[in-house]
Amino acid sequence: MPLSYDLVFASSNRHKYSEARQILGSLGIKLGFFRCRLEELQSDSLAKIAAGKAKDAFSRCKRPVIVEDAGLFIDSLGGFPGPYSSYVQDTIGNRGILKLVGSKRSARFVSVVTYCDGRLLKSFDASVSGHISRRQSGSGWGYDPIFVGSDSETFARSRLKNESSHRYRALKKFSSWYLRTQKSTC
Ligand code: ITT
Repeated sequence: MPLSYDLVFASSNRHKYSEARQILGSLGIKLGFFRCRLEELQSDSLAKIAAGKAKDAFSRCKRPVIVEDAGLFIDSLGGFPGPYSSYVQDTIGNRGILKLVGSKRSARFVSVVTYCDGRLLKSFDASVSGHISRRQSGSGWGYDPIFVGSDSETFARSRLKNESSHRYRALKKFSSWYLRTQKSTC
């Protein structure tokens, strides 16, 4: 039976997959889901972590795959939680972050998307600037209720998240490269 998707997104996080599927779908790429807990290197570089995850994902699913490593970098906290965003969300959560942030509230979300097909390993990174709200607003996942983007709404309330986020920007770069490569090999 022919596959109904072009490549897979490997992750334990269904929210990331569902956004990536919507974003890439709008750009003409069908994305399957390979749900798994990937090996994460201890590193302060999202790019190194994403490369490690991509190799691990390919060795398990044996087909062209993309993974993403993302993080929230808060300026007044020296970039914390950054590469530890997942752990910090699971431990102190948004309430803990709101207690830590001082008067300077600027922050940025960063995404690194890495593609691996066993031969090629290629990364695409992007970020979006914003700030941390004073209280939680909306019922999105992860840091969405406390991150305010360019439309002055938290990502949890914004209708523009999937057209402006760090994930959208990194996937857009990936899709331009991927579609070009597919064309030249057909
Ligand atoms: P995988 O490694 O299995 O893909 P993960 O959730 O651990 O899943 P990351 O290592 O990329 O993924 O974790 C980044 C964390 O940052 C994520 O768990 C969220 O808490 C947070 N995060 C990243 N992008 C986000 C977004 O668009 N909205 C809200 N929170 C986000």
